This record gives sequence, structure tokens and C-alpha cells, in this order.
Amino acid sequence: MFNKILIANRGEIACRVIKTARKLGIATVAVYSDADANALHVAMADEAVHIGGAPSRESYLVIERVIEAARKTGAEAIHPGYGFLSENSEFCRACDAAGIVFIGPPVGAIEAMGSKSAAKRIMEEADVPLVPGYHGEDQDPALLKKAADDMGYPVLLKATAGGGGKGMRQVWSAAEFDEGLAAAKREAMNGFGDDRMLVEKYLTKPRHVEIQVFCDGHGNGVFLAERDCSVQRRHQKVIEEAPAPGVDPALRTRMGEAALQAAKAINYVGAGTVEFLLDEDGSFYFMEMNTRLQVEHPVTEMITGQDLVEWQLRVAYGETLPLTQEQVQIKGHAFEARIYAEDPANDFLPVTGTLSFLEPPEESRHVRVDTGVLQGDEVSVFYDPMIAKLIVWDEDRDAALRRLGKALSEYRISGMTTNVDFLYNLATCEPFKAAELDTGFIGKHHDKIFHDGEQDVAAGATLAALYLVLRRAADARHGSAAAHDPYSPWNQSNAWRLNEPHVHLFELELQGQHFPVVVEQLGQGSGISYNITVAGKTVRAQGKLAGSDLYADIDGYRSRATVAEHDGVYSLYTQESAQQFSQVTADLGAEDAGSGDAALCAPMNGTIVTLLVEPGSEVKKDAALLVMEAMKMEHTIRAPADGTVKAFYYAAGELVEGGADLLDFEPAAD
Ligand code: MV4
Repeated sequence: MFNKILIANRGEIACRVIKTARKLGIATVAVYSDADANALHVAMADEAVHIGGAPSRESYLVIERVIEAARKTGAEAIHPGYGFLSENSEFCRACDAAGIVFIGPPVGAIEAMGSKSAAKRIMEEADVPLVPGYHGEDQDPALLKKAADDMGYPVLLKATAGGGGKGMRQVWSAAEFDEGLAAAKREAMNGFGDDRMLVEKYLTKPRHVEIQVFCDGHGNGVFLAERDCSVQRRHQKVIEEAPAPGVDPALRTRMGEAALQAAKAINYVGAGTVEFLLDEDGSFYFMEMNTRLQVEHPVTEMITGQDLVEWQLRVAYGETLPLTQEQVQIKGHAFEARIYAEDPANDFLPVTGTLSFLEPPEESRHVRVDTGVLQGDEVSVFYDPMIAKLIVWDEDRDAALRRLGKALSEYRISGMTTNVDFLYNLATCEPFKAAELDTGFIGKHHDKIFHDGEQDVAAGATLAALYLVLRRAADARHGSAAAHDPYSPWNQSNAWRLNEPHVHLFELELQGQHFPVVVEQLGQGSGISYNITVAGKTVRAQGKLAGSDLYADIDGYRSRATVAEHDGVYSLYTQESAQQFSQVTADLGAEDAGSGDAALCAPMNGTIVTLLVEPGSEVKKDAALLVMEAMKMEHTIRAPADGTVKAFYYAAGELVEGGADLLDFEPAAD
């Protein structure tokens, strides 16, 4: 077996390959761009080589740099992952020329599948079923029209140079053919510089069902069942599953054997995927063959119990396939959901930013998370905005789908918009549960998937209020624990008031709604509980914080929530929903230009509620220094700059007049 391999990729697939290599005792070399210097895949690898600038064309796509990195580190083989150079025949040749094993198919197979029309001709000769149609060289419009008339309408015009859904045009009747052909040719010439067309029978409700095939260098080949990837948006897969609903063992065998025929037709070696269109009547037709390990390979791994990257390494090293066809067994059902930094409400535009809070669901034999990022990482503009792949498995589809919904509801990300809610709505909508799958699924069920779940904002506000008072108590305890006099009244946060009940008053903004909140503190020490009044309803609440987790008891109902804070905005994740909230503070007006003094004055008559730091503390800009109550609301006074709190002029509970200086603050020297 190889001693050392280089992974010519990044993100989750690089981490995934490194995990298997480590399992097999193989040393790993990562390559990285300027943008990935602190990336997870670099940290996981035994060695790492910088190969260029952030743009892929300056790094991950630069063949000679990748080859040089392998040479310099003594890597015997290169795993290309998917995307980037994984189906680049020139890269494959460069590996061969450098005496480095390309962990993938022979270059001839890559080239054979590189042209969609050439691929179809190869498959036709191999008796692999094709969609009824014409894909010849003769492009005489009359001949194309006769082919369309003979196969019957609707037909699909496809640009030979197209692919991935680009350059397709439906023609629904003979009367529309000439105009449709002319338009399709114009678009193809503009888009690809090539206006050759193929004409196919248009399948109006097809499913995208693909077969995983694996061939070794000794003439053996097996198929490892199928995956249904019909749920796509603009030809990007969203949720994949294995096995495909409704595919019985007989159909599975027919499709698998057709896929193996396709692989054998091009002397395939390695992991490959043969994509078919599956029509409603159970007939299936070759679409294309991918000569790489696919993004969605984990669902196949979950139902077969096989590690396909291990198979790739063994086959590339010259071993025979680990299993015969008879030994390939499938058990249960698996789904994969692709977690992306994108905004479904804004036409799925990718978003960038920092993953300020990232808490995936707990992994188990039922839940797997393949990711290449950690909390605090940037999602940059340079690469695919994938955050992770969430893969689940269970004994049958319904059970696996329940796991998918639960795992999505437990995926906590803040600091940027993601597609998690969209995926949750998709995974839990009735048509998906009923496996009413076809390639038009998302368009057909748009309203079910894009609805805003009814959120109980009042319940969210109650939890948010509980969190804030517990947080404040914890901060004050922290402050007094660090103080010379831990019992100083200056550091209490029990909302003590002279001759009044201990009440916290503040206002929340949650999901765009404002909620005045009254929190009456009852008891002391560990027996503290609260009467929380929100939206006219009062509950008895208690709870505790453990890191980002809030363990709450509201009128005897216990639940766990997770709260992440990012720039004063909190994300509250419960089993049911994710809600954003923040504490409304009075507009203290802009500071006088150049001076921070205005920020350290009482905004109006009020009462000091609690002091949050010890006199003499050094603080950062915007650090919370004290809380005062005015106009029935609480206001947090924050440091106007980095500096030192020299002294407070008032203690908790004392009344202050509007405009009075509250503390002596010394900004840090510039
Ligand atoms: C088709 C088709 C219906 N009838 N061919 C889309 C991209 C490329 N993979 C082939 N595609 C299709 N070819 C015929 N004769 C419908 C599609 C299609 C599709 C196929 C698979 C997955 C998603 C799709 C989304 C739209 C259209």
C-alpha cells in the first residue's frame, strides 16, 4: 500500500480522504492556497505545501504546482477529490509522466466521457439504453425535424457542446420546431461556440438515478446500488438518497448491469458513476458518466458499509476489488443534505462571512458530518460555499428521513445565512416524505418549501429573557470572583432595589418584533427563579447556562436551547426553530465627535442596576461596564474605547440624574 499520498483538493473532500488515508496508515500531503493557510484540511494532513494564490486558477488548478508538491514531498499518488483537476485529462497525463499514480480512471476513460455526444455514441455501441433520439453528425435541419416528427413530441433539443442542463430547449409541437431549432442553435453558438444539436424524446417527469460502479485493474467490476439525486436546483444537487425509492431488486440489477456495460466500454478503472434518467414506466436511459468519486458517495457508503475512498486507494495500488458482486449487500436507507452558505430567500446567492457559531449535530452510527470548516472559519468567495454534508442512515426511508429532519434542526450555525432551514422544510414536506420525486420537485413544491415556519415568538422571547438574566448574573459573578472584595455590593446582579422587589426591566427585539420584558428575581444563590412577563403572560422560570447551552424550566416544562451571540445579536436555537434576538437599548445619540464622554453619562434619570467590572479593570471597546434602568428600560453603558475603568461614581441601587457622569474612564494610549 502507498506510504504517502497527496490530496489535490480542499474542504470537506480533502478532510474526508485524509481520514481514510490515516485509517490505512498512509501519510498525507495537503496543498493549500493563500486563503486556506489555516484550513482544516491543512491541519489534518501530515504535511502541507503552499501552491499559490486564493483564486483556484492560481493554486488548485495549477497542474505543475500540484505535481511539484507531490515530487517535493515524495508522495507516490495523488487523490484529486472531485471538481478541480479530478476529470482533467491533462492532469492525469502529467501524473503518469511524473511517475505518480493518479487515483482515478485511466486518461482514455476521462477523455471518452469528456464529450457528451461522443459518450452517447460509445454507449449506443455498447447497447446501453439511450433516450430515443438523434445524435448524428449530419445537422441538416430537415433531417433533425424528421427525427423529431418520427419520435413524437415533446422533444428536447440539446447542444452537443452543452452539459449540466445548459443548452437545452423543449419543443412541444411540429409547428414550433423550426423556430425552436433556430433559437437553440443561436444560444449554443453564443454559449459554446458550437451550434451542433442532438434531438431527444423529452421525458416530462424523469428522475435522476445514478449507479455507483467500481472497476479494478484486473477486469473485475461491480455496481454498488443506486442513488436518487432528482432533488436539484438549477442542476445542483440538494438532497440525495440511497437506495432510490421504488427501484426494486430487478430494476436495480438491470440498471447496474447497464452501468457496468458502460464502464467496460471505456475500460474503466476506479470509482465511477453512470447517470440515468428513470422514466415513470421504469424505463431508464443513459445520461452521462462521471469519471470521479461523487460528492454524494457517502449515502452509498452508509447503505453498503463500504469505504469507497479505501476502495480507490486499494484499486490504485493494484489490488483487486474488496468484494464480488454477490458480496455487495445493501441495508437500510441514507440521505445526504448539502449545507451551504447561501441565501434561499435571495435566489440562493452564495454568502460569505465568518462562521461565528458552528455546532453540527452529534455524530453517531446514524449521523455523519463531512466538513472542511470549523467555528471561526471564513467562508470565502473563492470556492464553493459548502459548509458540510450532513449524512444520515437508518433501517428504512421513513426512519432515515426522521433522522434527517432532527439532525437538520440540530445544526446550529450563526454569523451567516445558510440553507439549513430550506433543507429542513424540504426534508419535512409531505411530497418528499411520500417520495414523489422527479427533477422538477423543488419548482413544483416551492410554496411548501419556502414557507416561513410558524414560530412561537413569545416563547422565544421568554427563553431569550431567561438567557439574558442568567448571562448577566454569570458575568457579574465572574466580575466579583475576580474582584478583591467578592462580596462588594458593587458587583451584585440581583436587581436589588431600595425597598422594592428585585426586578429587571428591558426590551427585546426578536424576529423583528419588540417585547418589553419584566423579570422579577425570586430567592438568592442557587435557588434563584424568576417571574418573567412577556407579551402579557407571566411564567415562572429557572435555568442554567453551560457554555452556549441554556437549560430552561418554564412553568415546569424543561427544554434545552443553544444561544450564540455575534456582535450583540443572539441566535436562539430550539428543537423547533432558530430565532434571532437582541436587547433594545435606548438611542443614546451619537457621541460628540472625538469624545467618548457622552457615552459615560446617565442618558436620563434612572437607577444603577449593576456594575459589571471592578474599578481598575482594563476593558476593550464596547465592553459592558454597567447597567442602569431609565424610562422603564435597562441600558447597558459600554466602553467607548479600549481603556481602564478608574472608578465608578455610583453603586448598584443608587439613583442618578440624567447627564451625570457615571464613571471615570481612561482611554488607552494610542
Ligand atoms: C433530459 C430531461 C428530459 N428528457 N433529457 C439535465 C442536465 C443533463 N444532465 C440532462 N438533463 C435532462 N435531460 C430528456 N430527453 C431532463 C433533464 C433534466 C434533469 C436531469 C437530471 C437531473 C436534473 C434535471 C433537471 C432538469 C432537466
